[in-house]
Amino acid sequence: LELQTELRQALANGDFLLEYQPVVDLESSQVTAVEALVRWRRGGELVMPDVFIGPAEQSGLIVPLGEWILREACAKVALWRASDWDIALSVNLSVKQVLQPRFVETVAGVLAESGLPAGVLTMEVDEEVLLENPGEAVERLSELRRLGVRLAIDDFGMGYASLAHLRQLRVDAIKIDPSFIRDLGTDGTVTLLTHTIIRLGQDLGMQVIAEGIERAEQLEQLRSMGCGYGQGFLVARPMVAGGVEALVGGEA
Ligand code: G
Ligand code: G
Ligand code: MN
Ligand code: NA
Repeated sequence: LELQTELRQALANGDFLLEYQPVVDLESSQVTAVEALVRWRRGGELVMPDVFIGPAEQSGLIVPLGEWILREACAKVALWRASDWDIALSVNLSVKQVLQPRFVETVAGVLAESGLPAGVLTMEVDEEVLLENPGEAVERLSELRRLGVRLAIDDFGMGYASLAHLRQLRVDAIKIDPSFIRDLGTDGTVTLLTHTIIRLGQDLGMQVIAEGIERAEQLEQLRSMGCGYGQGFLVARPMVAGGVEALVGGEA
């Protein structure tokens, strides 16, 4: 079967699932949010998004798939919040979704349906979103932000004009690309750049989240640089909803 056809059937059959990767406050080590990450249950194997997000974008399936992801994640987090756990949600967006005419309406609808306050939801866009059709994308994302949804720039520092993008679009958070974290402490330039990004974010009043933390030294260094939040295999891997519930047990 052709991949595109298979993906369409997978959505119809309910063969996608979400994992959630915890985001922690580096000072208190508390889980403050989860990032939803989509997977495809294909026969006995779990297919990762780098295999199917591109094709789903090309065929346009990302629009209904993205809507399913948002609805599923909002419903889950609303349930967690109803059990008195103060947890926020982050969801990734593709440029195709952002440029869709009914995009903002759809997000508003899903929020209303789930009862999730807009401020609990962060939508992550990478810098590619701001390159494809900058005027239109910035307009849509600003409209989303006026709803109260928070915006984050994903993979920050890897784009070709990271700083220019901060001028075009007001965002609430930046997520430092894992490639910076990987070389923290071993590469002086990268260490300095990371420290500078953290300060830049703080000076602009944004949340700064380091991604891809895998080693204790990286975590310590980020803490000492005053980075507010972190995500990575050292802290917690992406896991199914039940895994998150088990992890936070006491909190939830
Ligand atoms: O989960 P993993 O680290 O394998 O994700 C790989 C890539 O797929 C990341 O760039 C991530 O942003 C992207 N991705 C994961 N889930 C989603 C999703 O729900 N929507 C979109 N558009 N991208 C996603
Ligand atoms: O592009 P984005 O930041 O949305 O991608 C998130 C992806 O990063 C997910 O697929 C997740 O599995 C992966 N990821 C999360 N933490 C780590 C980590 O510590 N190391 C590596 N190599 N990948 C990670
Ligand atoms: Mn992300
Ligand atoms: Na991303």
